[in-house]
Amino acid sequence: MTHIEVAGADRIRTVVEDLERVLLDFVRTRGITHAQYRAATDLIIESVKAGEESLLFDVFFEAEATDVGNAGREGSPEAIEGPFYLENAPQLQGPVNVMPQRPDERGVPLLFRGTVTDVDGRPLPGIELDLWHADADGLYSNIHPGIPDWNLRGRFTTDGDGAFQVRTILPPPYEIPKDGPTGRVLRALGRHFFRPAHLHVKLRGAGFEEMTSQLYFEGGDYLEDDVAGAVRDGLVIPLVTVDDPARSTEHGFDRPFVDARYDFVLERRANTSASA
Ligand code: MBD
Ligand code: FE
Repeated sequence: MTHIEVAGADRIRTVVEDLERVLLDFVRTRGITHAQYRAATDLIIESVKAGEESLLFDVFFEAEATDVGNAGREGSPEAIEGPFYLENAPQLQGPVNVMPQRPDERGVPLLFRGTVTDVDGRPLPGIELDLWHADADGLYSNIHPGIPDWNLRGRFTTDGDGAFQVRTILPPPYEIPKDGPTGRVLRALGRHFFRPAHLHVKLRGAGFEEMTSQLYFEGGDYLEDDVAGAVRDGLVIPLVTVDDPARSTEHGFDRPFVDARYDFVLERRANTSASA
């Protein structure tokens, strides 16, 4: 989306002038020297050169922006997208969707399933879920080397009852890249580099607002101490371990698996806004 599409010229002018005022005031009251100013802009330039500009900003600021949008939302809360989303992931063939994965993909098998409804509880068929997450080493395909393209990235749609299910593996807590500029900042602040285990998902369907969610798992590490500060009530879901060969077979797994459910609620697109 372009800047004008998300804000409009008047809004851009208002917020940019306000930001300018806030930052000028900050420079003055904090006594930022010329050298310190140059060091800060160099850091941003380095983050761009390292391909970390989204990482740097998302870790520090994205969750705050989702909170602003979530205040007063009737649908499921949104969550941070983070730096590793890619458009045009492979389309999976239901009804039991299987995420693209290596034949020997490591990790605990995960069945992720649920429903998508509107705010009145009506099931929504044909909603696309665009799911992406890390592998058992905490690495994302198409970003980190040595992983087949599109591994653990896939799109699938809700069935006639507004339900979905997908087979994948449970991602572990994830250590963000720490050897670049973002890592240098976090180290200087004395922070660690971990995010709790999570699934990223976007939902889209004609007539509904596209939304970006992220789901975490009860009892996991770093839920209270996410480097990106992005965990919110309502996004942490239970994991039920299923150690029953018959049920593994029923769901196409060759070993015990974990079962995770989440029901999404989508908001209708306001029909006053331009359709996209
Ligand atoms: C991620 O996977 C992520 O979700 C965020 C916010 C930052 C870095 C990597
Ligand atoms: Fe992530």
